[in-house]
Amino acid sequence: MPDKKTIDPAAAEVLERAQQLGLSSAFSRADATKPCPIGQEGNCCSVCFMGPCRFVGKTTAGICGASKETIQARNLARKIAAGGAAHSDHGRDMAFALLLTARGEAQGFEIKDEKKLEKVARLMGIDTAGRTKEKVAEEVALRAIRDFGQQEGELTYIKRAPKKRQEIWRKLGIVPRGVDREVVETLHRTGMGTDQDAEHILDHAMRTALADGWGGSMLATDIGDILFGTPAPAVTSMNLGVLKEDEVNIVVHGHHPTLSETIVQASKDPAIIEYAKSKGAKGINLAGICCTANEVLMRQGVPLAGNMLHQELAIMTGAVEAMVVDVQCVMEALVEVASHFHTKVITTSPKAKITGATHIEFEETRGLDIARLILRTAIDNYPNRKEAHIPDVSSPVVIGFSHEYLNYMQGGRFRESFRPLNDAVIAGRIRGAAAVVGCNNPRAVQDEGIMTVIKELIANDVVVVATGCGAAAAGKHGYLTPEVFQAAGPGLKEVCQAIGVPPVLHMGSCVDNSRILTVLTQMANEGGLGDDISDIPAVGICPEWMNEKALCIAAYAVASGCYVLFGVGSPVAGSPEVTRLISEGWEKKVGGKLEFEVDPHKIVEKALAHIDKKRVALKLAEYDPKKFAQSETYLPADYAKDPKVYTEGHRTKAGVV
Ligand code: NFS
Ligand code: SF4
Repeated sequence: MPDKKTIDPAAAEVLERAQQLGLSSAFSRADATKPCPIGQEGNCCSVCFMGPCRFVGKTTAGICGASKETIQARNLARKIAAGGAAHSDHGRDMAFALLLTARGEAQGFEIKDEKKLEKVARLMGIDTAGRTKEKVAEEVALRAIRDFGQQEGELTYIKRAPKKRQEIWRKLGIVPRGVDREVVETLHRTGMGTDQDAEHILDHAMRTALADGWGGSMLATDIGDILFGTPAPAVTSMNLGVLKEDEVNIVVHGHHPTLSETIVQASKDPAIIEYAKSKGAKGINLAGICCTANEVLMRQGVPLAGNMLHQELAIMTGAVEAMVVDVQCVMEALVEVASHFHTKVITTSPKAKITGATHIEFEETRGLDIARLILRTAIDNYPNRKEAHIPDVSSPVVIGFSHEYLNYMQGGRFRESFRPLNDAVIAGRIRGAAAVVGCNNPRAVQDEGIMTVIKELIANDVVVVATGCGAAAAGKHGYLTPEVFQAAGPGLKEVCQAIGVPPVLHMGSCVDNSRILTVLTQMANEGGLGDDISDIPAVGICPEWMNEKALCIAAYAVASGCYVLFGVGSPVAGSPEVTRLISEGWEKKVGGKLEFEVDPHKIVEKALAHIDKKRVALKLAEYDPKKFAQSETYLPADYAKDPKVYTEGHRTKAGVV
């Protein structure tokens, strides 16, 4: 293995042990399995069996005559559709869970956030007056389910976007009709011999992606909040050090909050805790990996054991009694790794089994019973634990900055608004905003790209919001605490100190990128920063992407007007024309563009140039860090006395600058 695999000391420690034990991991397999140079650049078409056609050397057409541009656009569109399908199928499951809950058929579920339910009902045009929350929830669920299968018209949430944006979509004919319809149409168009014009294929890819961003994902987020509560700041910790030597460690991994929330609930049952004690453990310790982790982290304060590349490493600590998984980003390799330890890998989704894993299927109607069974299975496994090596590495984090909380934070309950944030951007205290999101990829050094980008952006007064495995990286490396304002540029530092928030705000899982769309919309509607998402000095960055879902997020962010930069490499590198179509081409159509840039420093350069260009277009004050606090004079007087106030995200008396 080459020396540097990760910048995370916990991961490095476990990887060293893995090498001693002769265990393979995604890190070592990435070395052993070089990417196919043809497929890596998108130069292979395998949609029919006259091929696969490889565009190498002098080949300029497939057997059917397809051009390189066509096959590249098709490959990209299919990936976007697959990513959108994953998010949206998750959203659909949430809608059915809400329906069961509304009808009193989901064991252990309840409508936790009535305020959010009312808000969503209002957005959907559903009457709430004089009706029980169950009745309203039932109609909201049915309406959401309808959005998936709708054949004509527009998705319900399209009207949440700024007016100008909606008009752009209507003019281009890319307003999604129904979530499933757009995904199916992408598969149809991109099969052998149908849509054979790269630009036309890519237009539909945007439509499909929008059905995720303003449909499947947004519904997943909203329904998650209704069922389990809208996140608000809380303090917890991240990294492998959250596992405990003397407790039953259960790691939830995957993406759905339904199962993990039920497990959290069941783990508090005194009878279950007693049962754990009867097996010699001090208690039950839950931790999470990937986006399931982000979901229960945001809402329940459950610590996060790591991001995507930590899944095998968690098992390699020897301290995990059960890894409970559902869907997406779950490596098949877990079963093999677990075979060297006592860990049980438990699959739970009717959609996902892994050969060799224990399958305990989750059903909402018996949710709590199943959660108890899973917990008991893990507890029974505790006496089998042998040697455990838990790295003593974890970082405190403040998480849970939902759109609703950001609103509240900037004005209190009666003056909720985005005015202070907009004003800070207008004045140049905050240069702009960046969403740093997405995966880990063992083709890059774990967390290095993400952290380089985050550090450089905040030092340049760009406020960062983070989701998914990007947010987990930020937290593991100590960048989700208010104290990190020290690393921010002078203007951003002032704002963070005044409001008592970190310069990097954790906004949730990957479906919660829809929260970022909502924030951007509100910034546009608030005034002073143009009247569309594409006017705002903001960028989206995914430094270590790997999943098709990330490409779908990129495409809906671009179609919503954002400049999006991806690291690691481009899946369409083999076609300069498709590369141009999704950057300049899309920019002309929708104001946003997608670019791939391997070097994280260059990503930051491009991001800052874009932010400054947008500032000029808005005729805002030129960004000048010298104008803002160079000293500690803005540190609130009581900071040293009680930093905890700040770590809990409370606003200060100083108000908002
Ligand atoms: Ni997002 Fe979440 Fe992580 Fe990438 Fe996978 S967990 S949905 S896809 S790897 S950020
Ligand atoms: Fe080859 Fe055309 Fe078939 Fe693709 S669709 S594999 S380019 S023949």
